[in-house]
Amino acid sequence: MRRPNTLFVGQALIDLPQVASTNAYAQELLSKTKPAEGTVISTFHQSDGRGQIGSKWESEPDKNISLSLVLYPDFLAAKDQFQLNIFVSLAVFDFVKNCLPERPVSIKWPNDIYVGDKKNAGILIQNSLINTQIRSTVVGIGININQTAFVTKPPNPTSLRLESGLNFELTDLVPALCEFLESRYLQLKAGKIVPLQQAYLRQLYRFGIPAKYKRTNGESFEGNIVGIDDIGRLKMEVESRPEVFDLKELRYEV
Ligand code: BT5
Repeated sequence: MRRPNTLFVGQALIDLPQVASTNAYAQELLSKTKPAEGTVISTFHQSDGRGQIGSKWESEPDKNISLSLVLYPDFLAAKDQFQLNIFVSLAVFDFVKNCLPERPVSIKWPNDIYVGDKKNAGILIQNSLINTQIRSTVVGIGININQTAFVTKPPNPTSLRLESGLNFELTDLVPALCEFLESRYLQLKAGKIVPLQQAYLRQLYRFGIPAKYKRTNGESFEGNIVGIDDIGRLKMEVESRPEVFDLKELRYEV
């Protein structure tokens, strides 16, 4: 694999032939040592990938990227942790858009990457806090690259291959992803949160487009996404009234 053209992201690269979950591996590493900031744990064969709150992430061996990045964003207060979701979503968006320049790539709140109405990538960020600061962060990223059939029947998967008809070289893509991640992380670290938030909203799936949603109680409604608040909740206009939604309080209807 080529060395990424970065200062630190991916300069230490733990490339595993197989692992249950790169996020779990990174957590285990953090519990025993202090890996260098920017350490990346990558595998092309993840057998027990995790999503949010107990969900699973499917990945056919040798077809996709699964990696975790270790960071120490001690410049961020715990209350600002959604800023991590913003930089990571943008970096993965940049990466996918670079691979699929002709396709409608977007960020689905809070941090999926969509092509059209389909999910191409998922992100799982796990922060460890001390008091009001962030001690360490594991950023897990799964991107469907050459996989064309999904056996666990996720609702709307897609891959770079399905979108373009092309086969991608995984070993070229990992360093490229590291470069996009570092570039957005350095922007965040330099305090450029306003332009990052603006870029996030510009790429946000269904931003400013009235569409159908469902509440946790099953009630359907039409809403218009108008922004996100400081803690990352989705701001909507529902029948001309403002409302905010937390993760899992809202389902997108197709
Ligand atoms: C995510 O969770 O989308 C986060 C996925 C993060 C995976 C990476 S891979 C490297 C690192 N190590 C790990 O163990 N995890 C991270 P969530 O938003 O909860 O979405 C999970 C849901 O997406 C599942 O319940 C399925 O419905 C769907 N899904 C599962 N696999 C998929 C796939 N390959 N493509 C599209 N959708 C999928």
